[in-house]
This record gives sequence, C-alpha cells and structure tokens, in this order.
Amino acid sequence: MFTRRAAMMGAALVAASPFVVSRASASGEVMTTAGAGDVDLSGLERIKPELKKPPFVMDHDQVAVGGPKIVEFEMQIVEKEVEIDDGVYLQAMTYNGSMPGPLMVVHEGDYLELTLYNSPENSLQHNIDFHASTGALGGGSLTLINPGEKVTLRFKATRPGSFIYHCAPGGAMIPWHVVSGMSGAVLVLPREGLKDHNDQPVSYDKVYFIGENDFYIPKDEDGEYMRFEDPLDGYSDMVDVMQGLIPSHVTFNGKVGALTGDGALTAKVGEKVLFIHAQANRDSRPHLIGGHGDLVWELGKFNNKPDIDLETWFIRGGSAGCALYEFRQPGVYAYVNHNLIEAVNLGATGHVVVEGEWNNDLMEQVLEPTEYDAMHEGKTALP
Ligand SMILES: [Cu+2]
Repeated sequence: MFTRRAAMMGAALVAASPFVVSRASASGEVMTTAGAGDVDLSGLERIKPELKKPPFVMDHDQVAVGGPKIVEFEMQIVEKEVEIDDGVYLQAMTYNGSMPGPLMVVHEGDYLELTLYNSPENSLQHNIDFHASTGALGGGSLTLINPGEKVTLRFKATRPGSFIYHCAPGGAMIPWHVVSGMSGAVLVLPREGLKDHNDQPVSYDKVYFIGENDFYIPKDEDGEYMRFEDPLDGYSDMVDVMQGLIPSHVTFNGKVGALTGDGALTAKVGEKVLFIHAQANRDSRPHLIGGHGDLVWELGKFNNKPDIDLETWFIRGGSAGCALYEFRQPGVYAYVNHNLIEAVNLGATGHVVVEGEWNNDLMEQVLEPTEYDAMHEGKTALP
C-alpha cells in the first residue's frame, strides 16, 4: 500500500533549510582544497580493485606488497525501494545499491581515492564522511553532490583499523540518510598485516563484512507498515518513529534473513574467519553462538592489542569492530546481536554454516534425551 502524501510536501522539504544544505559553509564559502600546496604523488602506483557486495570483501593482500599506493574506488549512490523484511519496504539510500555499502580495503599509508556518483535518477544531495580520514568533516564538506554530479576525494589512510563511512549531508538529513541505509566501512590493514595479543603475525582465511542497520518503518492507523513512493514521501512519518529511538527492525546486511538460508556465511573447521561488524548509528553486541572471539579488536583499531577469548563484544554506534575466530566444530552457528530481542524479534541474526569433523573432546552428548523413572531415581521437581 502506498501512502499518498502530497508530492508538494516533498518539494517544501527540499526548499526548506536545514533539510537540504548547500555546499556553502557557515561563512558562505564553498569548501575546496584548491589553493593549498600541491602534493606530488606521481611516483605512486595506482591500483583499482573491484568492490564486492557485502558480506563479501574485495580481493586484497593481508601483508602489503611494495610501497604505499593510490587505491582507486568508484561508488554509485542508489536510491531505491528495498524489501527489508517480508512485505516491509524501505525507500533506501545506498552506496552501490547494497546495505551496507562495500568494504574498501587499503593499507596504512596508502591513499584512498574515491569517485562518488550521484545518479540523475536520485532525488537528494548526498556525500560521504570517512571516519578513517582527517579533515573536512571526514571529507563530507568536499563531497556533497547533487543528483547528476560526481566528485573525487583522496585521503591518506594514516590509522590502521576498521572505520565506518556514512552519508552526512547536513542537519536533519544526517540521521535520516544513515538509517535509510547509507553506511559502509573501510578496512585499513597495517602494512605488515595483523598481529595477535603477543605481537605475533596472524592471518585470516576468510573475511566477512556484516553491516548492522536499525530501521524505523512507520505504521499506518491499521498497524500496517507504510510504503512510500520515494524517500521524501516517507520522511516525516519516519522521523516520528526515529524520535522514539526504538527501531522497527534491526538487520544484518539490509534484510531480515539476509545472512541465513541461501545467504548464510560458510566456513570449514580449522579456518580462521575475520568478521567485520559495522554499525553507523546505534550500539550493538555481536556474539557467535557456539563460538568465541579468539582475537577481538573491539574498537576495530589495530594499534591497540586485541582482546582474547571473548564471548560477546561491543560495537559502539558509529564504529566498526573486528573479531577473528578459528572454527573448531562443524554445524550451524548463529551470529547475533546479543540483545536477543533485537536478534530474534527484530532481525539481527545471521548464520555461519561450518563443515568438518565433530570433536567429541570439545563436546559430546553423553546421554541422549531419555525418559527417567522419577519415583525410582528420586529426581522430582522439588528437591
Ligand atoms: Cu545521503
């Protein structure tokens, strides 16, 4: 069911400050870096890796090969309706059409150079704020583009870790664009690769990028989730739900069940899997049911030593953390946000299907479920 909010209302929102900001700063100047001293990067190698749709991650070296590079990426901003649960729709705003946007991987000291396209079919201004970068609101002041415009930003990756990127086009647009899907992450690996808690090199066999989204889908008078024609059509109803701070859905990778069934993650016994968990807006607490975090960079920052043997870790809203786990038993593991209401009722559950040989030393069912004689064994409910 579409709600027919007047298109005029959308037009009014576009025209009214602060819903859409201009590129001008408070002083009235449009921010640019032209005129600052030139940087000669002509000697650096340029590479252009292919981004992959999460939970998959672009091919990359864990230990840097050669010196710093300029790593070029392109992302297309896509506004489109997405079914975030069966029969529940969001007028999503996305980087490259996915929620989360793709994980970009570089090494410390590399330059990340992104060309961002805002398609003429889109209706809104967008930009990108890289938490991995330094200056200009994370690049947000230099990347604000209208539909039909593109922009290229380069920044030096000076700090190793996993970092959020998200849209931040100003004022009330910021939270709305973020909870409409516009976030992703950058992984800045140390040039020599990851180190464990004893400073020993550690590598991973697989890496998965899990983006957690809190969604705020309004309901109509009949209690049915509302469906809208375009982002602005749903704006005011969505803000009403957002102000209550209680999401209607909390999902991994854009849809309830995106990482279960056919979308389940896979691994083998003995494989080390790096899970990168991003939440751009709200706190989370990842937990791998039946497993652990062997090494957890809870803050996602590799100059800090990882914690070991964690059961559940914390992801602050506006950050991305990393957990490395070597699977020791086969079976289906649930990867959840361990607020179990959010995991089970709101959607924040994924599965990891692990193949291999069961190890009875680690766990064995010593007695299968069996009837017992309460009178004879004296095991009644009241001891
Ligand atoms: Cu945006």
